[in-house]
Amino acid sequence: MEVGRVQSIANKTASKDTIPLDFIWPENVQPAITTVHGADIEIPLIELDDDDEERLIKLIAKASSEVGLFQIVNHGIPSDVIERFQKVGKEFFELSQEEKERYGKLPGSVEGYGSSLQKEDDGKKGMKKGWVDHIFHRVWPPSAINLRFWPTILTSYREVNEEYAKYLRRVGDKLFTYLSLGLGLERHELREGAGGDDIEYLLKINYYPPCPRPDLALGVPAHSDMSAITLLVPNDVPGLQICKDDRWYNVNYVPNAIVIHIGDQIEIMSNGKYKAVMHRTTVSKDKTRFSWPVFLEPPLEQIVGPISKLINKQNPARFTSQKYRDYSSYKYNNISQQKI
Ligand SMILES: O=C(O)CCC(=O)C(=O)O
Repeated sequence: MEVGRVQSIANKTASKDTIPLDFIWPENVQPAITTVHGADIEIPLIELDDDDEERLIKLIAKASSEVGLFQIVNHGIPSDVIERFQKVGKEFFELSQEEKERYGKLPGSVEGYGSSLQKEDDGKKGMKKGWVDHIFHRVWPPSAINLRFWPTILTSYREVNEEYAKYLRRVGDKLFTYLSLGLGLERHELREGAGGDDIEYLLKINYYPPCPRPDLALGVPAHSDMSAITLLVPNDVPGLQICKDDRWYNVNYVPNAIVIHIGDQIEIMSNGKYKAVMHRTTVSKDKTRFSWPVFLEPPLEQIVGPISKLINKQNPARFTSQKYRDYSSYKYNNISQQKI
């Protein structure tokens, strides 16, 4: 079983209350030291089916400018669709290691199964590791899908993921629309700026098993998403944190909510009016956390920059316009070269 497997890594060290050095983050990052307790941050909770469109636009624009993260309910995705989607995702991590490796990443590809917990050395010497395993694969559009990375050994995996992606696209389109209107743009402008019908929906499933030292470890280290928008469903184990004024706050779990992260491409297109949220995850001593973010990303050749209508003498462009390919490779290399 997975937990036993993780314990076997921990057992290689002095006691069951320690973890390998690779997973111990410096004190200025450790969750026990850097998390704000007793003063929760207010994460906006927004009903996406609000009949008052004006109000909805204002709420989304405010949340995106001030926090960069909000949760939506009444989003139109039936809870049984989400439950099935979560179930097949969890089942992937119950497969044998050998089976999971069949979906392993190929050199240079973001898609596939990746593990910090299983591999002693994943080629990133000197870097601290997250207490997490994951799998990535695109779920939309059909031309971007590579089924080689879908664990179709699980019988209903494909059907369930396709169904979830169908519903999620409706939510994604609504968010682009409201975010555009919130900037005084036409309904379609941010979606077009991010690639229109070619926007790619990249699913990641994060598996965070129990960790003997959650005070010292992190799940996913601090970052903002390079996507335009990220739509995430978690299980009921808290762990997501956001950074505000250099302090880390827990994001509360809300049943049936989808957590919306404003990503770098929306920050860029809005010329900084909307803020990409800096976030990270913590892990639990005795519970397994899962999360299912879907990153809405421009296609690689899409040139993304501040929307021209938002720029004038008083508000000059704060970001360069560049191909998403160049942005993402710069960001990826920058992050993976950050040594501690
Ligand atoms: O697990 C979460 O809540 C966030 C995951 C995340 O930030 C990521 O996978 O990039």
